[in-house]
Amino acid sequence: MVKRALLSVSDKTGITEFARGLQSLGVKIISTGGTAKILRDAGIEVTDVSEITGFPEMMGGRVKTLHPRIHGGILCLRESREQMAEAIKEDISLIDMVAVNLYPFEETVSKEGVKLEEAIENIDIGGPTLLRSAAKNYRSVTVLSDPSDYEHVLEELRSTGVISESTRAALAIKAFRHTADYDAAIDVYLSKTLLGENILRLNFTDGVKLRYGENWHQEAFFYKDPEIEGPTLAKAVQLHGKELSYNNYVDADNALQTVKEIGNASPAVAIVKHNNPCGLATGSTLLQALQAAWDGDPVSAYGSIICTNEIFDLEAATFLNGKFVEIILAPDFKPDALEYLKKKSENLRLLKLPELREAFGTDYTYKYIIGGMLKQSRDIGIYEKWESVTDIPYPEEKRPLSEFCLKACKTTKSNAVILAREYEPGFFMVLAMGAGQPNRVDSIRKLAATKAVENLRIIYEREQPAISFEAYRQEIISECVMASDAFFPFDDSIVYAAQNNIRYIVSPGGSIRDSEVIATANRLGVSMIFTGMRHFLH
Ligand code: 93A
Repeated sequence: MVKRALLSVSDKTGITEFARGLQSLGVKIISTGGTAKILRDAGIEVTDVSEITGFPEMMGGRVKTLHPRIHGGILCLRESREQMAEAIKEDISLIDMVAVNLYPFEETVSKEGVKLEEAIENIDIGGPTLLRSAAKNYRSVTVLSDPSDYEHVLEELRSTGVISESTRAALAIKAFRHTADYDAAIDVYLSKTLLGENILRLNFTDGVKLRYGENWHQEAFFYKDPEIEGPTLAKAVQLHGKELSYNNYVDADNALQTVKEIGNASPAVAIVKHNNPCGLATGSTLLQALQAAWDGDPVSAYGSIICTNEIFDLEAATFLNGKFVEIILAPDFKPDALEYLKKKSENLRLLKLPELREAFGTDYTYKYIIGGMLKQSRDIGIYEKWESVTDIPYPEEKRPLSEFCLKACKTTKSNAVILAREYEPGFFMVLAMGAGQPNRVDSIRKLAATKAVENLRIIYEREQPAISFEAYRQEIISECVMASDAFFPFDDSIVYAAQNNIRYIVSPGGSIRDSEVIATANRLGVSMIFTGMRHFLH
């Protein structure tokens, strides 16, 4: 039974409706100054905390609820005869519900030029104490620390007349987490302001145990960051298939980041293996983008993770017939496609992420190293300048393809070299890529250039154009763009590129041998852009 509730809130959202709801259920309301005034103005009957404590709110509001008549009423163990007798002896009435939200400390300190005094005044002491008292005694007391819980609690009271133990427990944990976060924010601010120390506190919740880690003998967990807005894997709804593995999370995140890089202007598909997009394309339809992405590396696409910005349709689903993929991540699935894919394999994980087309809600990335955490701002943007540095000016009409190529570089492990093609006017595909090599030349010579020929051979055989393969290869590669995630330390990369018929190159520039690199490009008839922006990904 809820007989008496204490309401004391800084954020007054929904409080009058909540109080009115409680009143209509016969609950007596106790409240602090500002909250009491709002409730009274709305015609709700309220007892002031000061009437109960026998003390006025004092010290400029620093001491309002910090009193045994309040905390005794909350903390008293109902099943203890002694404590109940003490309550009666000291004229303490029981409080069964507490709804509190705290002084807005984080909002205050995030304001430009905030003074220490203002920050300190916004450290709530009585509020967290109320929350913690009520949460500690959750077996008898309901604690609300978030206005979004008001409605649910009222509903439960209306329908059952009580608040269930499981609701009380969940709300208590929420309250403890809230006060922990609140204290963490104070720690971060004061450490910085008073001691000049930078503290990193991350808040990950809902940890789930995964079957294993990167390898079978490793233990693994997945924790969610509840603060992040926009698309995240943590928000994806699994519609089908077995649970995601550790490697699935890593690869699906790369696929998501890659598709987000391309944007929403047209259907885009990323195909990821081992944390690299081995296929990436845009198309006039999802099917076309999927086919073109697949053509970027049809061998590696086996067992891959696919992400798209389009609602997955039956055409695309049918394309995957006879092809083994681990995950499809999409904003949604058409019902017939879903049905088809479910039948295709028991294990295929289908992940629906309605927020997929929204912007990412974080500006930072983190990487754990033994004994420390690296934090950096996300790699946002593709170039700082667009400077044609060669005798043959870089053609402006190659810019959209070059931008696509640079975007592909960004989510490919360094040293990354991408060869991309405009396979249809306005639609692009990665023809081949070289990733993760400790030297850039190998990414071009041994990987991108070689694989481009292999991939083209497959396309050639499927399309059967009326020219020789050699002519076909030359024609296509001579129109491709090659992007490099970092500068060329020597001119050898340019030599290999030119030997393979590549005529358009984008790179950040900035090497001490830039002039040598440019001279070689000029000598070999290559045109080149310097972007001024490196995109290492380790
Ligand atoms: O200054 S406090 O730390 N001292 C208290 O005793 C106290 N009791 C409740 N702040 C206190 N509160 C906070 O007052 C609550 O957490 C809430 O944020 C706020 C509500 O005040 P009012 O009802 O006057 O607007």
